[in-house]
Amino acid sequence: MRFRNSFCFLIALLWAIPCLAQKTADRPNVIFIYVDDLGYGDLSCYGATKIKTPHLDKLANSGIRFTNAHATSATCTPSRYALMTGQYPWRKSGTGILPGDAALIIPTDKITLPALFQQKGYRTGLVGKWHLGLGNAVQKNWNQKITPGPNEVGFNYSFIFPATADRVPTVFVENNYVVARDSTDPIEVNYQSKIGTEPTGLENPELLKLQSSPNHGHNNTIVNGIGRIGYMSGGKLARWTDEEMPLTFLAKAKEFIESNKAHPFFLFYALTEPHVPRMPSTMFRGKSGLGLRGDAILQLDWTVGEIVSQLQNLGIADNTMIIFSSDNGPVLDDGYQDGAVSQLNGHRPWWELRGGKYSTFEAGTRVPMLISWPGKIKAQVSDAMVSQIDFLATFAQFFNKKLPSNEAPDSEDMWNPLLGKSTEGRKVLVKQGMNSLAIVKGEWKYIEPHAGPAVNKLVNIELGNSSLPQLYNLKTDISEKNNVANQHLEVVKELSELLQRIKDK
Ligand code: NG6
Ligand code: CA
Repeated sequence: MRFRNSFCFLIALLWAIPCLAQKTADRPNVIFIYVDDLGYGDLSCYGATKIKTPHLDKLANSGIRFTNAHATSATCTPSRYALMTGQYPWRKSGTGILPGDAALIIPTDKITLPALFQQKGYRTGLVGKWHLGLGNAVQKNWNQKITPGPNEVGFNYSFIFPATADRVPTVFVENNYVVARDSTDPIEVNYQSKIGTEPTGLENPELLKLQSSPNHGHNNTIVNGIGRIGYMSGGKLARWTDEEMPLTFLAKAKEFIESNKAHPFFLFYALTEPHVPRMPSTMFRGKSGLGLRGDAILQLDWTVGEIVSQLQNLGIADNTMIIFSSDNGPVLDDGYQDGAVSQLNGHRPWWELRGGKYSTFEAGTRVPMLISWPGKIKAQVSDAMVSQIDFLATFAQFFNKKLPSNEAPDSEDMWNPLLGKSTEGRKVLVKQGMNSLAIVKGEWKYIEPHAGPAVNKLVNIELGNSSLPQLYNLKTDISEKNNVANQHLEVVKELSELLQRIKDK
């Protein structure tokens, strides 16, 4: 009898093990670590020599390091919009850089990346920067439930700040409510005119611990010694301390992982580094020798290491895919005098690429991207052209889920290249600078003519605007030095027509 019982148990076990393994391979945890304004050349695994990023290098060495991966856009809001919806952001007005009081721009009745995971039974979490708006209107009561927001577009859990670290309100919002709100000190926000009696960077620059750069306008309400964009009053208890904010996000991300370790989860972890104001915590200050921007990069690298260690300690590392990328390219002086320019020390955040954040040139949208999934992905470097807009269709395909025909129209299934099973990426990709669009097909990149300024003088970045058509051969001229439009009129014609057809779609 006892023999029969243990025999049955053994049979059950032999049956269960492959089933379990199958189940976890079908539904790996996915952690999407999305950083802010990190350039193609900012990591040592991408060739940086003036800064060391050991944790990300380790991730790169155990997974895929992409050399031709792109954010859809050269700024934050549109890149995030595309990642969430699978739609090119320039198809929809109002998807440019949002103020901190903007209304939600993600539709609540359409498929999104987190909603896809949710429909597959995942627990979905968002920790970090949001910058896609909150509520139905600009006018909103920050002291009550703020909805719709991330929780209405597919996240079971969210712990965010609304816009950027340099924009008010400088508060955390957890599951639709400002954390530590206080009814006796209500929060008000205004982007048009000053509210309340608190000092501003413009009137009281002597109160600043981080000086704003002239003419950038980061000189409205001072919070934690830093002049912000926009005015706020109230909510004194709720305001974050910049030096602690990334550590708070890390703690929240870890809590989410810990509480979902026994269940498939999708975590979108959107770090603020190295976006301005760069205020790394004390343990990283002065460590890079490249000013606060470099220190913030060390901090983000360390943060990734903390997450990887946690996964290992929980025993779920093998069943967790980590995707790492940035929302747009690099910028040095983006509003504060933080040493990014004066202590650059030969570091090249843009590597050999032309332009930077805001630019239609390559440094605007070509960003670092790493994907690791222990045991499932072979370590390699991939030159396949892929875009962050593709994750929605890619995971839909992986889950065998048909997307509604009019949704995620620009997202393509890139499972094979993203998993390193093929080097064939996208055939065509449209990229968005501040003003103009570019289209890449094969080795050719065409930038549509635009009358906007050639250089954003505030940040000292070439925007890629020209009143003439531009054509570059990315295979022979990755730095986009030679405009060969006049020598290849037929390619210009083909690509400009193709761009127009995609726009008209
Ligand atoms: C710009 C800000 C810049 C930064 C950016 C948003 C000025 C002059 N500059 O408008 O400091 O906040 O918006 O960055 O206001 S992003 O990465 O979120 O797109
Ligand atoms: Ca950004």
